[in-house]
Amino acid sequence: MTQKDINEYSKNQLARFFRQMTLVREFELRAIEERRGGLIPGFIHSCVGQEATAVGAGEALSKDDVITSTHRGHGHLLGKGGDPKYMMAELAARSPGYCLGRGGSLHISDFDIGILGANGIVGGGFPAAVGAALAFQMRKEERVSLTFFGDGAINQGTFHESANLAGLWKLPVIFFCENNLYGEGTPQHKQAPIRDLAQRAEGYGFPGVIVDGNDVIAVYDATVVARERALSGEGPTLIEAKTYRHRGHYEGDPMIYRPDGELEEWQKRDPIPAFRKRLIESEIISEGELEELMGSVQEQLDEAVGFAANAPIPVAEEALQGVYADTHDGLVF
Ligand SMILES: Cc1ncc(C[n+]2csc(CCOP(=O)(O)OP(=O)(O)O)c2C)c(N)n1
Ligand SMILES: [Mg+2]
Repeated sequence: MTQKDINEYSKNQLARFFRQMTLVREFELRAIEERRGGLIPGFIHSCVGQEATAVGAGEALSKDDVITSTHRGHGHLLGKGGDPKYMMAELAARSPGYCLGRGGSLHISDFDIGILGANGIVGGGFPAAVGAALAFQMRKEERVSLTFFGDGAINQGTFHESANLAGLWKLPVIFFCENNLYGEGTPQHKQAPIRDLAQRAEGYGFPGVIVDGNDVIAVYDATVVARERALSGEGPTLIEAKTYRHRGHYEGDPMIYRPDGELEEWQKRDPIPAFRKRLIESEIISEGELEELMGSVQEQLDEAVGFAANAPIPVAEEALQGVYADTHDGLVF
């Protein structure tokens, strides 16, 4: 895909790309810090290094569109408009969190803004996203669903079954693969016989496109095209975004499986400084304006952490809340 000139995007949009990527990065760093400090129990799978995929895709969607996310989902959720306050409270297992403090990082959902859920089951999001797309098609609604997943998840049976039906029925779904070269400690080349996972789309009758997953504009453009295709009734697209996670699979991962120098090479292509440089060189946004945006992110996160730290922990009386739907149609999104 040829890149458009950066001047074709509004200043507002470019500032949003930058602020949202900064929010994702800083949210992750703050969560890691608060886990070390004891506020957050449990695992954290951070997406540091992968901010351009979450934000580029999220910005291309409308509020009515839906996503399914993964165990590495904080960026996806923030990119779709998730509130860091309720996310941080959920991570801290506090009552006002997205899942009443009982789900934690891997289970956050917010149907009001189209977040059908993060997912601890690798490959678990595909059928839900395809089901949502089928609902949109049947109801003739102008909405798409987008399912985020990794290079490991694309080898699950659920991908193949879901892609097959979505291709057959031309459902308005976007399969968004974040190929970060690893599934836990296993390099991608030891999990699958092909390097370009976008090739898989051909077998299901829809296009597969490769995009630089560290370039927020490239990701945004590819997702806009896929969304338009989905809305026009032409069916799914598989987007393979090539990217890299800077930190371990989980916090505490000793990362002994990485070849020397690999991380350093990818850090040179860190999506946030690269984008910042582009913005400044093109004289669209000044350093001062970017500093201001970064300051506002820190304020937002201070507020989120304060909110989580001061929030009550769940009590036994709340244990059955949210377990059963009130009515059979209580689960409409
Ligand atoms: C069905 C299932 N199998 C295995 C696991 C354990 N597991 C958690 S994350 C992960 C790797 C996923 O790799 P990938 O899809 O590339 O996502 P990434 O972690 O790189 O973002 C595995 C195997 C799981 N949670 N669910
Ligand atoms: Mg991976």
